[in-house]
Amino acid sequence: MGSYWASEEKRCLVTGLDGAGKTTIIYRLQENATVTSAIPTLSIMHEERFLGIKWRDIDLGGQEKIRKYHQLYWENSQFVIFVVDLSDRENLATARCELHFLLHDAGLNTAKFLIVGNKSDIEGCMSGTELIDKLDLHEYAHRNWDIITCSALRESEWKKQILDFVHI
Ligand SMILES: Nc1nc2c(ncn2[C@@H]2O[C@H](COP(=O)(O)OP(=O)(O)OP(=O)(O)O)[C@@H](O)[C@H]2O)c(=O)[nH]1
Ligand SMILES: [Mg+2]
Repeated sequence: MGSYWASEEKRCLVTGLDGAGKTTIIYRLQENATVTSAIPTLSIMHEERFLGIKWRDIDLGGQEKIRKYHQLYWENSQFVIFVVDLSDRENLATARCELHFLLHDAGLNTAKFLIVGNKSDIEGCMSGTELIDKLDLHEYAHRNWDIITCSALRESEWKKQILDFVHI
């Protein structure tokens, strides 16, 4: 089966568990606007095109069957932004499992990964170091990954960091 993506476009998969902040990040990158609250994304996949990139937003929820369908949407993405809620320790093991699945996916074996630890404004949340540790990112020293922490609700350097990541 051929790739869902048009071949010449840059493709960035924005993924993570539900509620991590994927839509907020995409909206705020796109509009440079203050989004007060993103409503939960109801479709499997949501897509925006801006800055010469297709940004594809897919929820991952730990269900293997559904993952198989999702693979079609993400294969051959050059960039993967994996958003994690830094305040959600309860679901971190699921996030880790999904991230590892993506890192092992053949269709993404040349993709650059950016792990975005979001919601850093929430008191008691994890630090970037703790996130690296809990996601076992050290196991992937051979892969092209980087990590930032941010609060997508606040203005700071995170937008520039993401745009630098996709070379805009
Ligand atoms: N405190 C805090 N809340 C945030 C932050 N980023 C997003 N949120 C809130 O978290 C909730 C979920 O954000 P979304 O952007 O809808 O997350 P999502 O990953 O797209 O969620 P689904 O579409 O449901 O999978 C919303 O109420 C956001 O306003 C952040 O940095 N800090
Ligand atoms: Mg969403």
